[in-house]
Amino acid sequence: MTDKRKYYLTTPIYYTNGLPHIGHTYSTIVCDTIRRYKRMRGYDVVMTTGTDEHGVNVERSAKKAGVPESEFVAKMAAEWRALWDELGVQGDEFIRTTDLKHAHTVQWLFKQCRENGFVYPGHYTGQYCIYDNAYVDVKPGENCPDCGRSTETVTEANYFFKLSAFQKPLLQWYAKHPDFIQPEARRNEVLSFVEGGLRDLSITRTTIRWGIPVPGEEPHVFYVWFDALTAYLSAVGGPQYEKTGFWPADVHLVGKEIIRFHAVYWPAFLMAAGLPLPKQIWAHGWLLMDSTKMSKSLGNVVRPRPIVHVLGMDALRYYLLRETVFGQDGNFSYDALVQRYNSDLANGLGNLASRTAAMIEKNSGGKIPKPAALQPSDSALATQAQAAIGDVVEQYDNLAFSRALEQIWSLIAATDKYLTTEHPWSLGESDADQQRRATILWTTAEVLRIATALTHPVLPESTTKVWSLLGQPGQPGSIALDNLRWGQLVPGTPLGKSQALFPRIEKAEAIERMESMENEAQKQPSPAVAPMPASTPAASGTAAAAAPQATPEKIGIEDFAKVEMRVGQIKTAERIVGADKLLKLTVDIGTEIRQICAGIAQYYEPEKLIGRKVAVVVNLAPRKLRGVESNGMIVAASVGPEGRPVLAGFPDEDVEIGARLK
Ligand code: ME8
Repeated sequence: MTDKRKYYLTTPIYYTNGLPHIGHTYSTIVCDTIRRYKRMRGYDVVMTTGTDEHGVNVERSAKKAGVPESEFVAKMAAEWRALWDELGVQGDEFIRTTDLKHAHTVQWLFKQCRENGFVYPGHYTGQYCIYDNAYVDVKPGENCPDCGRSTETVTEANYFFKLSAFQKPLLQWYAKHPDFIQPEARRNEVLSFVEGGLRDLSITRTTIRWGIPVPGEEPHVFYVWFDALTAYLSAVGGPQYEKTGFWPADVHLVGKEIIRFHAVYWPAFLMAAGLPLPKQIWAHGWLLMDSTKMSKSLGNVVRPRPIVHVLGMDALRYYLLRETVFGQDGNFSYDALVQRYNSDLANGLGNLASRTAAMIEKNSGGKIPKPAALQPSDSALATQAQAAIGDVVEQYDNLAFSRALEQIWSLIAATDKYLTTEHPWSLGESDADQQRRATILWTTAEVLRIATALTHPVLPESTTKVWSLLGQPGQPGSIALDNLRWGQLVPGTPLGKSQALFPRIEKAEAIERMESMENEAQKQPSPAVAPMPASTPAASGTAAAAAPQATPEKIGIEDFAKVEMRVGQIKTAERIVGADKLLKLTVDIGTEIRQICAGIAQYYEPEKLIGRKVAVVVNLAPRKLRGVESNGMIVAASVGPEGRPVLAGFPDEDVEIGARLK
């Protein structure tokens, strides 16, 4: 074990003032995939993830929740951890910035920087963005140039880090280590930032209580970034990092918005303390929702749990790695997710595995058949599979996950085609036919074995099932990829138990289920809104008045008054791809323009709705329908047995937009 090459990689240390969405999930899954892959290449790997638990944001969130900060963060950290477990993420170290060993490391690092002459006391007044936890270069009253949100004027006594002293050393480092910052675009961005000059950085705060204390300097606490970045080191021994042998890190994997903290501040802190620098910072792109970064502060997030519940964790892992070119931004859509699931997983890998096993079961007594001499078509497939091994390994090395998966899936497609061309099912019972069938089935099973091994880092759960279906020993995670070769499938091996892999699912139903779980999860503790009349199933975004009931429950006028309905005017209307029943509307309600989804697409032409005045429930909690935010509800009658929605309106009067319905 001791002579194994070590590999250390990290996810960002996530803030605990919110719960993970699939943006965080993306970074974590990528790391987990690399971790699994490196293991299969024989490395002794440590992957660190964790939670960033200090700072004013947490102070405020805990106050809002009415609990002490420590209780708040403990609960949140447990949630993050549980989610990573559900996603099959095998983090080796889960570091919390409230861990004692971490506090010691931060204090030690500060001491090193100070003793080496890179820390001095001073005062600072500036505009501070509490969302990004950074001072920003704007005037009072102006918003943060990075995230666009408001800034606060902060004056405080604090300790400064001499970042200015590191301009030259950093530029020299980047020049000497051209791969230090990846991808190229991010490297260029950092280079021009550093070339523009570096200002000293305040690394302690006296305006925040919830932080790691600066020893002997209370009430100073550490600036959250000095604190959080150091977690990478605390996780692998802190001051005793040499004992674990995992520092410096091989790669810090982060989203592109935090590249500067990782590629400028962090190496400067380490240089100041005389510590080794990480080998690489890899900044990936963003997952977008309707072309905007998915982010908890914008509220346009998709949570991973409903997806895992409906399609399984492997489906989410596959989609995230296959659909987005690593390094670039990628749009999330439920539609594309289910499409990928059905076409690539259910009809691709899943179908190949189950039909191969069924044919072997039927024709070869459930044992891997013995091949006769390979014919050109068999050899062509063998060549393609053998080439895939080398290529895919190289693509994983370059973190080109989508290309790796593309190549594996073209091998699967070639095998499907091979089966169609060779049609082993139509061969007879002569010796020659039996031998030919055995060769085709062995070849198919061998491709499947290789594809399974290569896909394992991305699809840990399902490849484990395929592996045991093929009767292979151990777990696919323990395969040494360096020894994987065409031709190792041993004839006579009995097949294992067949287990459900990727049952096909109807797209609309899957999306409906994921979205309704998502909406449930996002429901706030209900601001006692009076129950609306039942809506038709089709009119998800409309409050269609139900037929009178025999014994309607009576409500008081005060209950009715809780429902705020106003006159709105439809400004735009469009269909939603993949949702036959929904229209996406923008509606002027007098004070603002709202986006509302209405289940009227089968009965109303979008163009004919423009300009129409409608009754809108405006104080309904926002929810998502087919991934599209719906902020309000259009009122409609529900007519006939099929519940045809008929929009309530004001044909006879020129009513003012925004007028309240009472
Ligand atoms: O920044 N697309 O924590 P954080 C892709 N605590 N990745 C996304 C994403 C999106 N839409 N949204 C978030 C912090 N991420 C600090 C980090 S590290 C020492 C301190 C991922 O909870 C991406 O990796 O805001 C991004 O950098 C990270 O989550 C930000 O997580």
